[in-house]
Amino acid sequence: MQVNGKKVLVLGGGKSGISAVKFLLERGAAVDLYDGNAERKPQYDEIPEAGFILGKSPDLGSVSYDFAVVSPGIPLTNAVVESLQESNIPIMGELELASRFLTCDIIGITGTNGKTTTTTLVGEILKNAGFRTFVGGNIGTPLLKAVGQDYEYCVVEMSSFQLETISLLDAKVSLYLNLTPDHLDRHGSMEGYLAAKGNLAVKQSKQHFTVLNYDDPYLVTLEDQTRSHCVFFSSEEYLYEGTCVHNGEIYFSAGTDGEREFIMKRDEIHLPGPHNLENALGAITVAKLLGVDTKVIRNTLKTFEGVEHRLEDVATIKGVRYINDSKATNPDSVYKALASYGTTPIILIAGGRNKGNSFDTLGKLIAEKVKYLILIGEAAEDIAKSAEKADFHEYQIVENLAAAVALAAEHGEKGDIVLLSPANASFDQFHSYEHRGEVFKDIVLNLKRGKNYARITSEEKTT
Ligand code: UMA
Repeated sequence: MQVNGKKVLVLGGGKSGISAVKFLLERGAAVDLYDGNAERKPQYDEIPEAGFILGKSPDLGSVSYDFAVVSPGIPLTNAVVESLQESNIPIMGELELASRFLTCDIIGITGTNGKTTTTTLVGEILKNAGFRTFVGGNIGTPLLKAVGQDYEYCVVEMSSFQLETISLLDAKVSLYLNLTPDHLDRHGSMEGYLAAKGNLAVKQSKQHFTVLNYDDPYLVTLEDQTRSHCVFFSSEEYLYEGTCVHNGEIYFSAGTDGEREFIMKRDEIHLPGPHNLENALGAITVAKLLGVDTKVIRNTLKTFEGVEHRLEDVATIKGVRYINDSKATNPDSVYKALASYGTTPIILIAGGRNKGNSFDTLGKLIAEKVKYLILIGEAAEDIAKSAEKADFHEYQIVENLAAAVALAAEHGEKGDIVLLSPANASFDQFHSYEHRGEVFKDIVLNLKRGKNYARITSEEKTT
């Protein structure tokens, strides 16, 4: 792909957009950065050669762009994107742009939940097997950062937002973990959501692999939509080809001679919960398809501790365990969190900004599994209503996370778990789920040190 001498419009001045601007400028393109927000961010100082169109629409009548790079957070229904499309200016996302320059194999990992954990896990397995491996994408490091480096594999977490704008990206292996309602405010329906995610498999060529969760009714439909070789994993069924669990033992079969290879005992996987078993089965399948030695896979799974903000143990205070699951930004990830701790009593802290989800199923699960519920943020009332519908009344709505932790500490008894698993996005009170998780950890660790931070709000914490 030729970039030198081209005129490019980059949409969105966040991580993805800034990295695209830098990349294009370094390769001799003339770049304008558009952002709907008129405010000039400090990061814009890193790209002084760019033109800036902030808080107003680009004038497509007078500037002729060769192509545009759109950030994942900007929907394709955005007025500027629609104008570009009407003007027949090619649009791509940052993943697509990077893929045009990468010389290593791309492993694309997607699904509603577990992407970050599994992307990190597959990255660890490949690194432990001695491969030069980049780990990035939606996880936080733009894929463009891998271009020009000497990697053998790029393991990339891919969101539905990013997958809407790929066209030639052809992953050597794609992995689909699960599909449950999320981002429906953007995709409109589960069908729209599946279509965006499905794009990764649809674009794969014949010699490549699509790894699908056999137990997910949405994902199995992708088999008919891709030319690639589909391999399944299942935590419920005994499979002829792929990875499955039998009598507590995990087996992989390449399908050619039907012989199953023993991988490891299910209980040896360090990460807790049935959802992490699925993540592990997906990762095993990818690693086996890439020819990784089983011993390396097993040893990595025995020790891999997971990722920050995902069922992360923060501290135990007076016998109460505090767990940070800030990355749980939809109801499904909370179901998974609640299923991870057996019968231990749970004090759940939830709430934030709803992304178009219903909380009725969550309400029922709360009634079954939760000892006390503490709610924060914009979605607090809606979650409370759903809990009430399930005849659960043990809850309180509080102003912020600090007050939530203080109240949780009052209710917590030896042996309980205090779980921050919000079921919502963080943007009503925080910059990101990472920020929310950091604030939670800070409050908990201060509580452990005996400091009372209950009156410090999350907003105050950031200044
Ligand atoms: N903006 C507009 N108009 C809009 C929307 C946004 O101008 O209609 C501007 C904002 O003013 C802002 C910029 O776009 O300046 C933000 O762009 P962005 O939302 O694409 O965010 P980035 O910082 O570029 O981060 C993106 C991903 N964000 C989203 O998909 C929302 C990051 O995923 C990703 O880590 C990063 O690229 C690097 O690849 C985050 C995320 O929340 C973690 N992902 C969602 C999720 O996991 O659920 C999909």
